[in-house]
Amino acid sequence: KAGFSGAKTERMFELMDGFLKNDPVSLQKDILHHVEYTVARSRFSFDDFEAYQALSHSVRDRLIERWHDTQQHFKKKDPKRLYFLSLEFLMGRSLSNSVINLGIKDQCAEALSQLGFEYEVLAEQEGDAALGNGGLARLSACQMDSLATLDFPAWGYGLRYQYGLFRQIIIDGFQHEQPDYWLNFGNPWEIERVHVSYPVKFYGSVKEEVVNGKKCKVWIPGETVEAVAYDNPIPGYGTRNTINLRLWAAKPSEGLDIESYNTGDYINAIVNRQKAEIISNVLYPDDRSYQGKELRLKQQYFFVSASLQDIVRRFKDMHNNFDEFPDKVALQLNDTHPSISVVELMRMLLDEEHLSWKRSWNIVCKVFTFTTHTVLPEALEKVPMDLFETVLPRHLQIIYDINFAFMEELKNKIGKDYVRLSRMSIVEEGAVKNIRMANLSIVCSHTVNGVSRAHSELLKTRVFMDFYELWPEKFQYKTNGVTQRRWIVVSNPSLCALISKWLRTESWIHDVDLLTHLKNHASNPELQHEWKMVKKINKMRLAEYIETMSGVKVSLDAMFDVQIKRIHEYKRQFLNILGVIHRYDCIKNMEESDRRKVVPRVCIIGGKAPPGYEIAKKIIKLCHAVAEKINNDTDIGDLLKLVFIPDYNVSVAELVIPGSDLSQHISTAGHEASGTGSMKFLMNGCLLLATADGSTNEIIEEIGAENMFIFGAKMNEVPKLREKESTIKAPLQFRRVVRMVRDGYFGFKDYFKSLCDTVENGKDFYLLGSDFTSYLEAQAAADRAYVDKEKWCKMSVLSTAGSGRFSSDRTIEDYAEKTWGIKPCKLPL
Ligand code: GPV
Repeated sequence: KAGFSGAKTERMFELMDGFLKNDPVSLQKDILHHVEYTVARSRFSFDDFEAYQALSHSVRDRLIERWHDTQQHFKKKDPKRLYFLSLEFLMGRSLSNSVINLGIKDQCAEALSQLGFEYEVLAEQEGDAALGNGGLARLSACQMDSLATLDFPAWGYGLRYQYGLFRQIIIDGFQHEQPDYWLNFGNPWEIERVHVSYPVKFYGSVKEEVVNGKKCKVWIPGETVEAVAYDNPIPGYGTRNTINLRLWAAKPSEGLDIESYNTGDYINAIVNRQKAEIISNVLYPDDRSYQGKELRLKQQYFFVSASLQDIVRRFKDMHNNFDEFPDKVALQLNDTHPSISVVELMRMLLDEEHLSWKRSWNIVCKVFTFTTHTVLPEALEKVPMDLFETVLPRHLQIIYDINFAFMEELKNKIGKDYVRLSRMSIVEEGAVKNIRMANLSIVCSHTVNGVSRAHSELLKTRVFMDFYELWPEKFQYKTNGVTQRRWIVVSNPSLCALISKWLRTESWIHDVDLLTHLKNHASNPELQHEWKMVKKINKMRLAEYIETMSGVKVSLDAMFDVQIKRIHEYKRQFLNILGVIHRYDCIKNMEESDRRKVVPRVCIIGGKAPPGYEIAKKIIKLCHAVAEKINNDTDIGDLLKLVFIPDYNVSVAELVIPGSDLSQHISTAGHEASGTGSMKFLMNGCLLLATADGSTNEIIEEIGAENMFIFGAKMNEVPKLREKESTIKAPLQFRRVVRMVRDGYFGFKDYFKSLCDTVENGKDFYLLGSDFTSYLEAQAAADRAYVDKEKWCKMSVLSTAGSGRFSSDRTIEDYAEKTWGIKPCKLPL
C-alpha cells in the first residue's frame, strides 16, 4: 500500500477482495461467470468448446493478476532487463501449460468434473499457436518458460502473424498447404493493448537538416504503419513471476492522408490503407532460405522498430542518461532475423536522441548479443542492397558508416589482405550487392554463440573463422535445452508421477539435475515394472491416434520408431525410408523360422516440407507410397508398419514423444546446429538412434554411447568422404533399395527419379550411401536391445536420468550469467 494515498485510492483498496482463489468452488464460480458474461452462453447449456473458453478466461484472469504484479515489481526494482527478439515463437497450446505452471491442474479438473466436463477433453479443444517453423521457434518458447520460472526480468518480442505455419494436409500421399487462420476462434491467451502502439516508417528519402546548430539526418518516410501490441503472459512454474511476450500486429496508421481522401475515391483510399495489415499477415514457411523478399524485410524491420521504440520509452521513463542504457538493457538477437535492430538502435540514438556517433556506437556495442542457429550457408541471410535502399534508405547509410569504420579498424589490424577484408565486410560486393546480416550482427554484438559445443566449434573454425581470429573473446558456446515442464509434466503426466514418487519430491520440475538420482533405481524390478506400464499407456494413446489419423492398426508389442521434424535433405528422412524398404525386403525374403525372430516395428515419420522445396515434398510422397505397399502386404502383418503422421506440430509432438520407444536424429554430421527434439525424447525415456551431430555429441557424454545407437561418419570425416564421393561405389544394399524406388516398385517411377538422383551417380551430397551400412547396423543393434526387456528398460531409465543437462533452465542460467548479465528479480510471495 506504500506510496498510494488519497480518498480514491482508499476506496480502491476497500473494494479489493484479494487474489482470485484456486479452490475448486471458486474456480467453478469463475468458469460459470465467464460462460455467462464472456462467452455469453447460458450456464445451463454450453458445450466443450465453450467450457474450454470459459476455463481459459478463468485461468487468464489469474495470469493477469500475476502479470501485473510482476511488471510492477520489475518497474520498482528497475533491474537490467533482457529483451529477447525473435521473429518466431512456437508456443503450442497455452491452457495445459498454464494450469501446470500455476499449480492448479487438479483443482481445475475437480471443478470441471462436478460441472460435467472433463479437463483433458477441454484441453484438446485448443488449437496450436504456431507462430514459427521448427526448432528455432520452439526453442524460443522453451526459453521463455525458463526465463519466467527462474524469475528473470525478461520480455519476449515478436510478430503476431494472423496466419501461423500452414496446416499440412495429405491427399493421395502428397502434401498440400492450408492456411492456418488460428485466430478464427478467438484467442483468450492474448491481451490487446490498443493504447500501446507505435508508428513504423518505410521507404522515402533522407534529408539533411540543422537542429540546434548541428547537422542531422532526417528520414522522410514514404509509408507509415502502426504497430499495435498484443501481450501474452508467460507464467513461471513454482513462482508468481509471470513475464510478457509482446507480439506486434500491423494496423493502418491513424495519420491523415488528405491527398488520397481528397481525390474523391474514398473507398479506394480506405482499401489502400488497409494493405498495411499485410505486414503481419503470414509467417514465411521456409526457415532455410532467404530469398530477398521485400515483405520479409518489412516484417523484420516492423517488429524490431516497434520493439525498440517500446524499450527506449520504458528506459526513458526511469532514466535520462543514455550511457546507462547498457546497464539496464540486454538485447538478444535470435539468429539474424532481428539483426536490423542494431542499425535501428544506432539510428534512434543518432537521429532522434541526437547523440554523437561515438557515444551511440559505444552503447550499441554493449547491448547486443547474437545467437546463430545454423551452419547451412543458404540460411545465412543476405539482403540485396537495392531492396535495402528502397525500404530503409537511412539504415543503408548507417550500415555503410559502420562498415567503413569496421574496415578501417580491420586494415589497421591485418593490413591490406583484401581477400580477407572482402570476406569479412558487411557489404558483399559482386554483380548483386548484398548486406550480410550475420556479419553485421557479429560486428555489433558483444557476444556471439552457437547452439551446441560442436556447432560453436564449427563457427570458430569454418563459418566465422575470420571473426573468431579477430575477436576470440566474443565467441561462446551455449547448448540448447528444452523445458521439462512442457515436455514431461504437461505431456507425460504418468511419467511425471512416477518420477516424483521414486525421487520422493517434485523438486526436479524446477531443479532438473535431481533426475540423475533415477540412476540408482534403473535396475530395480519394481521401478522397471512401473516404467513399462507408463510406456504402455502412452503407446496406447499413440496407437489410437495413429488409427484415427491413418487407419492403420498397430501392435503395442512392436517397437515404435519415430522421426518427427521438418523435412529436409540434411535431416535424411530419405535414409530412414530407405532403411524401412531394406527391412521390408529382408522380411519378404526370409525363411519362416527367421521371421519369428524379427522384432516387430512401427516406423513413424512426421513433418512439414517447406511449400517450395520439391525434393522434401517427394520424400513425403515416397513415405506414403512405401507405406501403402508395406501396410497392405498381408505377408508382413505386424512385423512392419510405416505410418506418416500428418500436420506435425507442438501438440502432436506432446502425444507422439511419450509413446515412442526409439527416435531418430540422423542428419549428416556437421549439419544440425544442435537439434532439440532429441532432448524431448531423452526426457521421456526414448532411446536415440543418432549420428554424432550437433548436441548429440553432448548427449553421448551424459548417457554413454552404450545406451544409445550411434552410427555414421563423424563431423571431421564428412569433407573427405564428399571429395571421394564420385569415385566410391555405394554399398550393394543401398543401391538395391534405391533401385527399387527407381524401378517403380512403389509406383510413381517418373516422379521419384529426381529424388533418387540426389543420392546416386556421385552426387550423394548428404552421404546416405556411405552411412547406409552403419545405419543398418545401428538399427540391428536396436532390435537386439529391444528383445532384452530389462536391458532396454534400464537404458530408457538412464536416458531420462541423464537428460538434466538438456533442460532450458540450464541454458538460460548460462546465458543470464555469461552473456546477458541479468539477475533474478523475484516477486515476493
Ligand atoms: I537458422 N533452426 C531452425 O529451426 N530454423 C532456422 O531458421 C534456423 C535454425 C534450428 C536448427 O536447425 C537446429 O539445429 C537447432 O536445434 C534449432 O534451430 C534451435 O537452435
